[in-house]
Amino acid sequence: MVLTVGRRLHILNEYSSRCLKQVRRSHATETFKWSHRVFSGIQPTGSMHLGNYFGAVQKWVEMQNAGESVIYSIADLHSITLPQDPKHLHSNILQITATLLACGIDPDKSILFQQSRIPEHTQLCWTLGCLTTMARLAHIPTYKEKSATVKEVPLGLYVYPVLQAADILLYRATHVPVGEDQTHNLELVQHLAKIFNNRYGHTFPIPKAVVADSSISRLKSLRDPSKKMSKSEQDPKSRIEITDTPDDILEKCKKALTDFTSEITFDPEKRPGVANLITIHSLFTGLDPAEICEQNIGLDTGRYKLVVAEVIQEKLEPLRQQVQQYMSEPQYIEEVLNRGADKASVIAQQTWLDVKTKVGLQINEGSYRCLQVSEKRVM
Ligand code: AQP
Repeated sequence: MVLTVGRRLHILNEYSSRCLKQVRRSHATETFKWSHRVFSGIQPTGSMHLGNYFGAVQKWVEMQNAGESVIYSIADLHSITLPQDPKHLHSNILQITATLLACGIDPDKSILFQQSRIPEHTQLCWTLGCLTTMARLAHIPTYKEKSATVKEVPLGLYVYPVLQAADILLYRATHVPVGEDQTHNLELVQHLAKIFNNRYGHTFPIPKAVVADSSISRLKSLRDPSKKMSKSEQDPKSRIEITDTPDDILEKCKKALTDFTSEITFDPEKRPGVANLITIHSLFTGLDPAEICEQNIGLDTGRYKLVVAEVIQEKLEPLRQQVQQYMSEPQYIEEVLNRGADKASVIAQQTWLDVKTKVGLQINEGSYRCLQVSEKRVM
């Protein structure tokens, strides 16, 4: 087909105005000032441990108390990416909520809610999933780590970073406090927000990760310091839980894996087990690792473990008692989660309506007008 000069010019003009619109859209995405909003979540896969607390929850409380707009989710849909016993899952949801309250999350200052009560999370997840590729998801380090622990990889494990993106974007969050292990997942969230904005118009802010200080961003397992401390690790002695009794804490510290050198030195590369204990000690006391080593000259690792146990016992006991108090009031926890879901739902429904309309899933007056025009053409 031979195009006339006029037709060619017309196509070129159309093309350049489309490019210009795209550039303007992406520029608007970068410069538009979104109101500051924080979103983060925790999975009810077990009891909250020191890694969750120092890597994330402590920061959540600080942000809340600084008067920021904060939304925190009990990420129960994420937790079922690996098999959960239904009875335990339900009580874990209540226990994690009680623990968050005991740690200082205040339902009057934060929106604290259970993810599965808001259906828009999964609806937006599907929409975003259509904008990314399998290759991109397969490269995410947390997926590689978790899939290595199972024989048959469930689809949910593969897609969970997209659900995470939906969680964050549904509330148009600008800041996401996470442990260091989650930074790659946040890159996917940013990528999906940009793709959506470019394709459908300015809809989402590009959220930023707020990562805890690198020394605390990954507390290690007490039984295997090459791994992170984890709720779902089989061996409960691998982690200190907020709800551990003083006896549990002593037992776990005594059993913590160290090495054959007896003095107390801080060397995360060569002596990861001892360094992990020093890091925990430092997090609870605010002393830096060098000061701790200085204070404990002359102790061997066996006796130092008792010192660390005492520090942890002293700091955790009031928290443990608070958790117990909340657990004895299940109606109150239920009420907190109901209120949280009501508040979260208002924001989630607004965003989802906007997304549906932009993607073309929402039938509205404009769609009827288009329909009438095309009907006229047919007739
Ligand atoms: N060991 C850790 N050190 C520092 N931060 C950590 N986080 C988790 N483990 C450590 C941070 O805690 C927040 C909530 O975590 P999550 O429940 O959403 O999932 P996770 O990262 O997978 O935590 P777990 O405890 O290891 O759970 P399971 O065993 O279920 O996978 C996140 O911000 C995380 O970075």
